[in-house]
Amino acid sequence: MPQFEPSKIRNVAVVGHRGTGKTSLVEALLFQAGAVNRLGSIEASSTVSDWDEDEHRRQMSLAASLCHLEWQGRKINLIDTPGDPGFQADTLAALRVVEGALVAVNAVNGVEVQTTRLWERCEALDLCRVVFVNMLDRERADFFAALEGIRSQLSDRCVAVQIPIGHEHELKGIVDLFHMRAYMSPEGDREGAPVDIPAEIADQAATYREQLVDSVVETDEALMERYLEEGEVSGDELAAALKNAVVAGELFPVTCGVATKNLGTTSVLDLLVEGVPSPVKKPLAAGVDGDAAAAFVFKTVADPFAGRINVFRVLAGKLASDSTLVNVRTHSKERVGQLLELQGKEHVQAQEFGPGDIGAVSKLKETVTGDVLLTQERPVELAPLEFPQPVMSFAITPKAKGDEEKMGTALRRLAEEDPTLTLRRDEQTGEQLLGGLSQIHVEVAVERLRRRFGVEVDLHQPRVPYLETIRKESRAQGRYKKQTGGRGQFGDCHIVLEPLPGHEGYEFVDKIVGGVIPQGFRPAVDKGIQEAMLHGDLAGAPVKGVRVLLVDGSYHSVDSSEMAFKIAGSLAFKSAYEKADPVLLEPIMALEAAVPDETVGAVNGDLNSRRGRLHGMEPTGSGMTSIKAEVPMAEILTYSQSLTSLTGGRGDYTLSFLRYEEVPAHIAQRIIEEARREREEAKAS
Ligand SMILES: Nc1nc2c(ncn2[C@@H]2O[C@H](COP(=O)(O)OP(=O)(O)OP(=O)(O)O)[C@@H](O)[C@H]2O)c(=O)[nH]1
Ligand SMILES: [Mg+2]
Repeated sequence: MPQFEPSKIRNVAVVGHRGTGKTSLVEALLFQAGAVNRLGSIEASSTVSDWDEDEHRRQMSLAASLCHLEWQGRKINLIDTPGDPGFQADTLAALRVVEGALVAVNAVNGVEVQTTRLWERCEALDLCRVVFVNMLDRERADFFAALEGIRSQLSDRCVAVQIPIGHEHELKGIVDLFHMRAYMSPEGDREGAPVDIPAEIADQAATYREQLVDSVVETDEALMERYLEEGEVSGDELAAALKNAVVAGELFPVTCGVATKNLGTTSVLDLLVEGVPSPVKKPLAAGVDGDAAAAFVFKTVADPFAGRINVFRVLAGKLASDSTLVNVRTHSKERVGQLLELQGKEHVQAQEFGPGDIGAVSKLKETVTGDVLLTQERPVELAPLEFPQPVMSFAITPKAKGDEEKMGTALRRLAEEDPTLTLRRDEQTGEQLLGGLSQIHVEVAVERLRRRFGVEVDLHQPRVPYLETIRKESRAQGRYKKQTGGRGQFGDCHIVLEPLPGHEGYEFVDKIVGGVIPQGFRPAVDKGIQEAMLHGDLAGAPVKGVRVLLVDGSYHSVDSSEMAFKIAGSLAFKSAYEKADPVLLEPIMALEAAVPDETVGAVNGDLNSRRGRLHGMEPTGSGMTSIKAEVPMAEILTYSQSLTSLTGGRGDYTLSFLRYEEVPAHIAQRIIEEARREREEAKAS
């Protein structure tokens, strides 16, 4: 594609609830604009934007995909985004680099959970929006009901610019409410000349035309005056005033069609060209104007064959092939070899990308999602990308022994591509934990490990990182004495254990007077105690929240050694620990869930059965309630499946660590017995 002036570029993210036809719509838009010459489909795995084999297998988008087309002399960059919340990292990042969003709504289901969430996100980012009510041909499709939902649940500044004639399998065409003409083409867009509006829909067309006129004249004083005087405005005047209102974010046009039949696409393309501001009107970052070039990397594709590809939005200046840039985060130089223009998975070489444009570059050394690249290093003011925290995690182990390193490397590569996929080692349990945003999210990662990197893994429920502590003071002696022939071993100490507040920390206080234990051996006692504390006697969990006073002891001038005092320390700790009323601690998590109002009772009941404590409940509007609770981690490891079934897939949640608390006695008993059994089994084998 030739270079476009920044004023002729439109950057648009296509967003919406899962399965509303976003990918099919992008396909139809590309086709209608002549960017591709056949209309691919999800069913045939032949769309431009869903090109990954996992996307084909699951028939859903798993990553953002960049496409572009030309319409009315403008270049439209389209970013097709996944609707599933498990893959929202890409969706959130895409929204950060565009001026407009094309919001897809299913004509059967109307506004859905994710529609509302994404709408709020667009609101926060102050993006212009065009709404497309899709799937008019489906059984039970009802454009007018969907429109009412859009106006009541998203914004009453949403206004229809097109309405369908007929619906389901009797869909006959579309009415253009600006010019009050009908296009009778149930398939293929606006084929043939416009005709008079059929009588069957004349009343409805008049009603929605009035709504359109009312909304538009409200935003334009001069037009309002003329309308009041003359009682009429022309279609072109109306369209021109609407354009201004959409660019200003005052109105959101709603249009409709059938993506899979390429119906309604002309109207969408026109609205995007007219209603989405060019990058000139809305600079993304401060501090980068002037002649220096700057680019913001919002997506990284880790391709095992082609290497790493970074997708960027030019913030200022021109980015050229064969140049050198500085990565603001690492301060190191990146050599830009070949720039790429993406059309789904197709790459075409590009010489340069001008301000506001979106492009890609391969083979940078260390640039990742969220980085800014500059021709000259200077401070750039740009809000960082923010991603949600993982809500679930699994312990992950390679099927083949010895594959640990390969698995780690592969997972790090996947995490480069998707920052919401997290890998960490639990220090306490020693397990590698893979965290993600949903069950599908983690499953897809596991599939990719196998297919892209040849690593087979198993997922297990992670272990709960229990701790142990003491509840009262105790005192004990540890005495180690061994006499075998020549030189023996001798160490002897008396210690006092005291609970520390908050079940946290460890302190060692040397209270020895008069050298009953020589100075040089006392640290060995401390060491022996700390080693013993790694595995408490209840469930083998680490012991925390203890102050140790070393109060007395004795030694032998020949047989004493550091080793002997270490053992003595550990013996003293074990015997004092038993008498200090030890107790098991478990992590408590803060849960925040958003669930449909009508499921609140069921969700609370379920939380109750998980030993959850409810802390607050608040309706958030649009039929959802936010629930705050504290729940022991052990009870919420598999919450995702339950919440999905309790809320019909409409609820979601986040968890964060809060504090440790004592495990109730009857539950602790079970955990302790189980840990004992495990230790015995481990010993036996
Ligand atoms: N009948 C009918 N089916 C459609 C229409 N648009 C899309 N579909 C079908 O609906 C399903 C989902 O379409 P997609 O284009 O994958 O929807 P999406 O919004 O991209 O889905 P995600 O990326 O998973 O969020 C596919 O089977 C499409 O063929 C339409 O207008 N009419
Ligand atoms: Mg899709």
